[in-house]
Amino acid sequence: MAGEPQADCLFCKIVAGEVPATVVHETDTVVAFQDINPQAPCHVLVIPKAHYRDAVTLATEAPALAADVLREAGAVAAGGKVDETGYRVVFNTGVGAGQTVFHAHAHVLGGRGLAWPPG
Ligand code: IU
Repeated sequence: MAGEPQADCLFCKIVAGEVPATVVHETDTVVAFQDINPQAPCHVLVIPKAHYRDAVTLATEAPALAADVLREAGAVAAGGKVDETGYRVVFNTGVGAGQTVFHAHAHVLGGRGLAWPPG
């Protein structure tokens, strides 16, 4: 069923508290935590607590929850003070784009210069 926890999903396990994560903020619907392999001084992942395989599936099946993720990304950026200089919100989607965890997540990256186009 859409949104149900998946037994083999790492981020569902983080939501359930079964896998440790450094949580920076949490609401009823989303969790923000430090990426374990940070690519910038600020590198926080924002995930919906419910399971959707990627951002577009999330936006299609649960648009209000997708908006919660984006609002939280903005709050994380403001909290990390990277909103003043600019930050990037990235949804890697599909293996070819580097998605390795198939539970929708926004990377919030900032605190250094961010080149365009990305690699
Ligand atoms: P990706 O867009 O699916 O590649 O992002 C997955 C991210 O999850 C990646 O940046 C990892 O460093 C990060 N991560 C994590 O924060 N905690 C973990 O236990 C694992 C991966 I495994």
